[in-house]
Amino acid sequence: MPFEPACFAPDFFFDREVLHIARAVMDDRVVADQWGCDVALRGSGYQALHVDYQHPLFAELPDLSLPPYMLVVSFGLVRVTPENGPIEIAPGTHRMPRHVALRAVESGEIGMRAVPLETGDVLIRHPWALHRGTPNITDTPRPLVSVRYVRRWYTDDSREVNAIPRAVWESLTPGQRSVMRFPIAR
Ligand SMILES: O=C(O)CCC(=O)C(=O)O
Repeated sequence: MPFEPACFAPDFFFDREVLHIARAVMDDRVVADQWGCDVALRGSGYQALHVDYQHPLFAELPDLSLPPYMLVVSFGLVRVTPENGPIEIAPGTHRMPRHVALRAVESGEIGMRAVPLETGDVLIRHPWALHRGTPNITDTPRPLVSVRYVRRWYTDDSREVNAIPRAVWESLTPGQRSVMRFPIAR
């Protein structure tokens, strides 16, 4: 996503309550390192069940249970209803070995839970919980903006990110800059 209005608004990144929660779950030095917008359109189908990371931290122990080192924070830019494609999440699957989680969801032992959002609601989720997008059966696109926060020592190249334009960077306070780990345009 570009760091320019109308896409960029500081509120997506620096909400006091959201940062408070992200810091409490991880630590005081969390940084935002990715953001994007998923737009479900009429005609979209169910996504395959997935998690939002590509490489486990320790490849030799992919199911090692660890404290969270990333969180995804999402904002519906419209009211998200059962009709326009709410994300569905399988509760508790972030703490299970992947194959056990998949089996539990496929057998119905763990049900997928849709997350409708009122305007202004924020969804904070563990990206290792199995989830999927669902069909939008309305004519209005359903945009969901997501920001990823990670512990400062964590890095991956799982997504391309836009650079922050110099003017936007200079408009941020030192405290806000310390939360942003994105390239800065020359
Ligand atoms: O757009 C959605 O509802 C799902 C988005 C999603 O699966 C993701 O961000 O990983």
